[in-house]
Amino acid sequence: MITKFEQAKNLAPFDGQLHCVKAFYAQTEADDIFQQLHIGLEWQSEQLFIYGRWLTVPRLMAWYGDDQASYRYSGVSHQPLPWMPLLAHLRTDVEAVCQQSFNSVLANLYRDGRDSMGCHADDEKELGQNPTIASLSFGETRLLRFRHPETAYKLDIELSNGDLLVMAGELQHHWRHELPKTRKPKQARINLTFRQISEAAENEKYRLQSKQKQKSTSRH
Ligand SMILES: O=C(O)CCC(=O)C(=O)O
Ligand SMILES: [Mn+2]
Repeated sequence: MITKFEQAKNLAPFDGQLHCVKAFYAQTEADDIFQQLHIGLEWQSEQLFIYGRWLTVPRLMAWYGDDQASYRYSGVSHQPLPWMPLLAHLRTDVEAVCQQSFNSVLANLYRDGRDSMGCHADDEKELGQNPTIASLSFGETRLLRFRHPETAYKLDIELSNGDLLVMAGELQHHWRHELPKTRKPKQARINLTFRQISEAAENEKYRLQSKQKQKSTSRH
């Protein structure tokens, strides 16, 4: 069966798959989902320790998933909150088009144009070799920019209320993406990225990190 996301053409010119299904949810349904997520999710402001100082992440975040789908970054283990019915329902929808299961979802709330996400790839070991990541957008339209460092190729994608974007194949090895700040007046936007976290890979990453920490402390 060719799914809805495979019918959408591949927007990545090379090195990976990037499929966008516009209005995966119709506008009235997407508006309703936005409201429920805005009110209902346990939004947190996160602090990150980077280059020797604490920085406040310029957006709010929430992490939901199966019990074992804990996610460790910046030395902090993030234990997922249990699935709430709406998130579980959205998960079923994206699993059907992607034909794979997801055990967690990272929610980001960009309150206005000053909120953003820096350039990165979703290439953490616990996501596996070539992860499929399903991303749903609700609320305000924002630009997601992809960069291909090997060629300096740049690809801008406008993500609007109800859109589904699927990143797959080798994309995370070759491309980075960011949600830049903008001076244009912007209302709030919510993005959900559904991911499959492997517990084994996560444990292995922690083991290596601890080993490295031990090494670096024993040097002093
Ligand atoms: O907000 C977006 O569209 C991107 C989110 C993202 O890249 C992430 O959560 O890793
Ligand atoms: Mn990402």
